[in-house]
Amino acid sequence: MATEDTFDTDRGSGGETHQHVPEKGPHDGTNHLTTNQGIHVSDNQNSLRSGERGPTLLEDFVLREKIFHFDHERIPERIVHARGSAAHGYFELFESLSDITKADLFQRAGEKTPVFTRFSTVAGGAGSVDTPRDVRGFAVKFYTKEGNWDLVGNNIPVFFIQDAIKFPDLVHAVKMEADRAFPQAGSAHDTFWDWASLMPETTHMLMWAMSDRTIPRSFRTMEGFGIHTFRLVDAKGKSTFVKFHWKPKLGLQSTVWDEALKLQAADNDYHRRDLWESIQSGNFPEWELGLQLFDQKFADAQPYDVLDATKIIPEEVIPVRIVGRMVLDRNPDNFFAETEQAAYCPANIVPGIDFTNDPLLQGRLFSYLDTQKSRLGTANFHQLPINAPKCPVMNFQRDGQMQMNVPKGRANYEPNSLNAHGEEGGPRECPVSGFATFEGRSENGEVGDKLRVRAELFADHYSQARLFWRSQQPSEQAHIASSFVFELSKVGLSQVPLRMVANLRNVDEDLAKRVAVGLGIELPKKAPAAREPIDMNPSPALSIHKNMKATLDGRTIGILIADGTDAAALSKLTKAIKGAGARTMLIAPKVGGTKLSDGKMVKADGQLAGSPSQLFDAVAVLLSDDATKILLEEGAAIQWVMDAFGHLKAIGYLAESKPLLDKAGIQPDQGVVMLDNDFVHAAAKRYWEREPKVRSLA
Ligand code: HDE
Repeated sequence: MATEDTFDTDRGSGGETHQHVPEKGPHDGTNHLTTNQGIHVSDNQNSLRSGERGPTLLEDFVLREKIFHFDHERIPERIVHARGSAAHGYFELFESLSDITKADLFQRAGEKTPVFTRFSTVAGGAGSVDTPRDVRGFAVKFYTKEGNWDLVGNNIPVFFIQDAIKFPDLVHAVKMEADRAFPQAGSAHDTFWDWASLMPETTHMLMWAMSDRTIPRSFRTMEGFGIHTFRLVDAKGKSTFVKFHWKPKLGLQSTVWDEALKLQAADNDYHRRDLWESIQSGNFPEWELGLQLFDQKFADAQPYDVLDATKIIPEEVIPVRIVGRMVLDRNPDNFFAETEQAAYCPANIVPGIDFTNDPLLQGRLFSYLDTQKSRLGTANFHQLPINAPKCPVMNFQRDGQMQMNVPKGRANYEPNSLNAHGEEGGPRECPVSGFATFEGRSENGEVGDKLRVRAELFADHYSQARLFWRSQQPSEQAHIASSFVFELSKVGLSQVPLRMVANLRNVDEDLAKRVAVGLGIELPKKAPAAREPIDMNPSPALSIHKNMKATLDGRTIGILIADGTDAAALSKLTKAIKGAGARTMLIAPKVGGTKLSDGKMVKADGQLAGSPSQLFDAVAVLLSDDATKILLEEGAAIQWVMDAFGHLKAIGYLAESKPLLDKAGIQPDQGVVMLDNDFVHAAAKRYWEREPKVRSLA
């Protein structure tokens, strides 16, 4: 509680006695602080009082307006995908696609279309962390000349469910539990696995969710997928099926689970910061847009249904045709106005793109507009700058809360004959340029009696889960089996792990056994499959570890320094790392100043205890003899190198620093190199083969 004395010193009593002297605006009428009514504010420090120490007056409209607005700053967060980060950029077309679609953005090679792209986690709230094991949203709004097209996808090409009617169940099960409101932002709990183990159609997506896809290194190193089969329609009305892919220029990169867990402590905003800083520093994140194109004949010949969102089409069967690129080159000016208020909707499409009868997609077409009305509070949210198309919007829709436009005249209905009387009659429909829904075909069960059923091939829940498992490297299979063990270990309902393992026996017996052994439970009887799985050819394109690029491009190397660090070695290393496209971060026991061997002082980018090595892609230890001796007694320093080793990263070191590595129990391997021995080359990759030495996996 403030005493009379402290109160006296802190308070401002108007005019000259202020402790804090606010910066005053110019007197020429520019840059004045105003109320929302435009009234200039004379004092932004003190409310209006009756007497120096008397009560605050209700009359103070400046205070009341400011507090009123503040009270209403928060809006409901998204029910899923609440935590996200976004950036502006452009899509550039490589070749004209006029032979397959009439969509204007796909007509002219070299043409750029502005985009706003938002990445998100799914389960956690807006204030949760960036690195839980979770699917990531990957939503792109293209502001085309013909209106907005939203490609609202994820970083995994399949989904948990086949029919939108199950979505509320999925989301209720995965989000924090209804009575206790925990755990936040993760699926490792009773209700999720209870539900998932009762829903065999989730199995394929569970394999992806338990893989390293859900612990990405950054947004910049994730793939994106439209998931559903869509249609492209050309000028003659011919339709081609399409699946959309985003391929990151830096290649796929993931973390290891222990690293992801520790990142939650080290930096809640790890991905958000990475996106922001890479754009800020001119390293613009980039993806190529790829299309898998196919026709009805192909679709009919597959052992799965292309309308089933739990299935992929392997790239080895239909190659991904690269048609353009997306570059994100500008951070938002304001997080709330842009990222938070952005409203993506799969129903936003342009002529030349169309839907299919995928029952999951069909349900999504209803959900987004509906939820956005409730989230953004008005049917006019499309007028917000971030959502507004960059082409003219003209219709007879009127009014509603927060109407920003001021339509003129009497024409708010159609047809009308106001034109005939010299008045503005308003816009008219245009059969030529207007959106015309693809007429579709009525064969193959696509139209018929009204039935609550699923098509026959949707019953195969395991073939593609098996395909995914068999497409993974042994190091990735070990991660998947271990993730199942980790997540199911957190489940208190004893029937659930048994039911889950019984399902997994349909995917792969070895996987099921490893999970059962990891959990310490008996291998349960195989669950009956609604449709017996078949063996499909593995798809090597699905492996992250196999396809990771050995590159320093876009990566960050942490360099541990302390007083006495060899100045020449530091300068040589920094130059080499920057030359290879990475950035360096100097980490030291004190941030303010470290005295190098040549007597020069350098500032560090991070303090040792607050900058653990999980923040970096590889690390280097540049300590002098003396500094090494001191840091041998420092837990944070030992942990720093120990974690880098445990997270399978390259470690470069000077001979003088070696005792620190020894104390951390590091056994030299190909990734642990003296700094002279081409550390830059070694730092471009992770050392999966080290993993069995540092942890036991299922
Ligand atoms: Fe969403 N989803 N979703 N979803 N979804 C939302 O819309 C929904 C699905 C995806 O950055 C919500 O504005 C249903 C698949 C992303 O703002 C909501 C179904 C895929 C985002 C909604 C699905 C997605 C959302 C919540 C099953 C990948 C974030 C807030 C039929 C293709 C977009 C909002 C952003 C957001 C409903 C399934 C991706 C409630 C009913 C499949 C990336 O409308």
